[in-house]
Amino acid sequence: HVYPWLSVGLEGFGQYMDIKEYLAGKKRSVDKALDEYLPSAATKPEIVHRVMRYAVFPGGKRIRPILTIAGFEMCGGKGSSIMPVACAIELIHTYTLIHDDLPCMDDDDFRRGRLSCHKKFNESLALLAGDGILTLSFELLSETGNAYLVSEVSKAIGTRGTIGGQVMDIIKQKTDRRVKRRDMDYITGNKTGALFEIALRAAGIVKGVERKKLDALGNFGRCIGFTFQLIDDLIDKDGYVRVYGVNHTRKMAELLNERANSYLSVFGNRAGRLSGITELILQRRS
Ligand code: GRG
Repeated sequence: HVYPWLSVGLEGFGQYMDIKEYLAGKKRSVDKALDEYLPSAATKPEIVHRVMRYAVFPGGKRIRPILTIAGFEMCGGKGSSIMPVACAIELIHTYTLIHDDLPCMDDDDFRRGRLSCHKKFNESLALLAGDGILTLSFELLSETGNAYLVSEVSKAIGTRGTIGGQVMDIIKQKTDRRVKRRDMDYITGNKTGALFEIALRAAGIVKGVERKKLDALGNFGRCIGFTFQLIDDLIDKDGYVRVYGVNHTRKMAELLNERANSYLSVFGNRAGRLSGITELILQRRS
């Protein structure tokens, strides 16, 4: 089972099986490309490349790079030119996980069912491997020759985006006994939403689509990023669920999913695949 998290009892619906196969195929392509882009474990200094590879493989669901590829295809893009960009997005995600697990942040000993990087190796290597992975992502992005793309990704994951969300999260956890809805939305919108938003926008930037479609991609990405986080909280009984309970949180996820789908209308009948993926995100139970 390449995608146990998608085993949601939808077997029998051809459409969903089709999307599951699509996801599994794209996951394989992403994994293969990541293996090519990462320095081999025999490259000096070997240890840091071993740590980087430990963090990237076997990896998780690869949902963000798959969304980038699906977005590119929805815009009429073909071929593998999107792959370095999709992989850069996954690498950025990986770096945030390594750093988030560090003792100075969330202090998590486990990630994806095995030891987190700093536990398996040590803190300085985990920190540097995270830095190395982030740096590699910008090497890949800049090789596209698209300065606008590099600038947009930088903004999305900087202090006005992902890092900003993490900063707010850390501050609020320390100071507030009960985090306010407004702050939770800011944290989710930035910690989780910003990377999903740029994962989709990047696809449109590479394809060179018009402004209207670029905005639609970004809005769609932000909405499903938010949905993804709400579902994550439902699975972990954490975050929004602690404040709003299961039913309200699920309702919010459903509404956001509807809103996400509404942004796909400008893409006409090419939107089927992405809207299928959002449905699976909504149905995820593990
Ligand atoms: C800048 C250090 C730093 C952190 C940024 C993104 C982030 C903040 C921290 C990561 C931890 C976290 C719980 C983020 C919320 C988003 C989320 C649900 C991450 C898990 O993503 P999945 O489920 O992971 O796609 P897999 O294992 O499938 O790759």
